[in-house]
Amino acid sequence: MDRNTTLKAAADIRKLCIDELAAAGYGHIGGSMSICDILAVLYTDILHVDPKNPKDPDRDYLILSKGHCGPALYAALAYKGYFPVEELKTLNQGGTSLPSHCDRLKTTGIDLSTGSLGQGLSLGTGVAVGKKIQGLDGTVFVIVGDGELQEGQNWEAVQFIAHRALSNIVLIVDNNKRQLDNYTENICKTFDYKSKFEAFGLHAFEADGHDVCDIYDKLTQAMKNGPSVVIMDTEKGHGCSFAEIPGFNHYMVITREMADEAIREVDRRLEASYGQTD
Ligand SMILES: Cc1ncc(C[n+]2csc(CCOP(=O)(O)OP(=O)(O)O)c2C)c(N)n1
Repeated sequence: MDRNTTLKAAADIRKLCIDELAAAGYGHIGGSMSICDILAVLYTDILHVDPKNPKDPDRDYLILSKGHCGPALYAALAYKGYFPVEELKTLNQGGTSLPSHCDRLKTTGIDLSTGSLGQGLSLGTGVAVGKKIQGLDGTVFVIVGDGELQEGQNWEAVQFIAHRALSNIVLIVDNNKRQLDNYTENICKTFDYKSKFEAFGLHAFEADGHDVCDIYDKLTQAMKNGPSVVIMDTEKGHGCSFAEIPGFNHYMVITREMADEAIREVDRRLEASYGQTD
């Protein structure tokens, strides 16, 4: 990977997402921002996908199980060339192909419909098994939220992934430590994710979810050492100045002025990050 190229991709995806949500006037900014750097690495350096052949059966799949953060994924898909960037301005409007939550029947590049939390990993596991049965290439990547991991269905899927030693699926946990209206620890204690996943039989890696090199490194290791999970240490709202607050930032009203200032700040931080070696 080229660090500066991926940093620029992350900044572009973040800016597109902020702009898109500002056009709607509101939306799930917190959890969208926490995955922008992960999406940038996936779409720049990891995923074998072709926007011109989005249904290629041998492609890698990306399932955003925390489907309320569709706006971040749409920004990444537009950045990658699946559809024109201008379409992002139609988010959640009548007749749009970009509903607030991911819908595979409406949006080119969306592999599975999500939004009812807890189901994406089971769906992804089914795809991974299907690929094996049919002798198809490609890895299935599934992004889940830390709040979402309270849904027991996830752990059934993890147990099955370990049982079948599925090496063509990589679970990514967006551990932003917050869920809808409180910190995850206050709602239901998470305990140590790494040892929990290891107890189920997965190889568990930990990464700084806002360091593109670390994300790349751990995803690459996870792909070589499946079945695996990468627990990403992230911050809800990260990189969007008005959303980087300790208070409620799950879903916010976003004015044009707020977005413009936040976008300028993304550019300022990008300039500062070039040349830093972490
Ligand atoms: C089954 C289900 N229950 C409740 C909700 C409502 N809901 C939407 S987002 C959210 C919080 C999810 O928290 P987390 O997975 O940590 O996402 P993030 O904080 O990254 O946005 C909830 C409870 C839902 N979409 N699906």
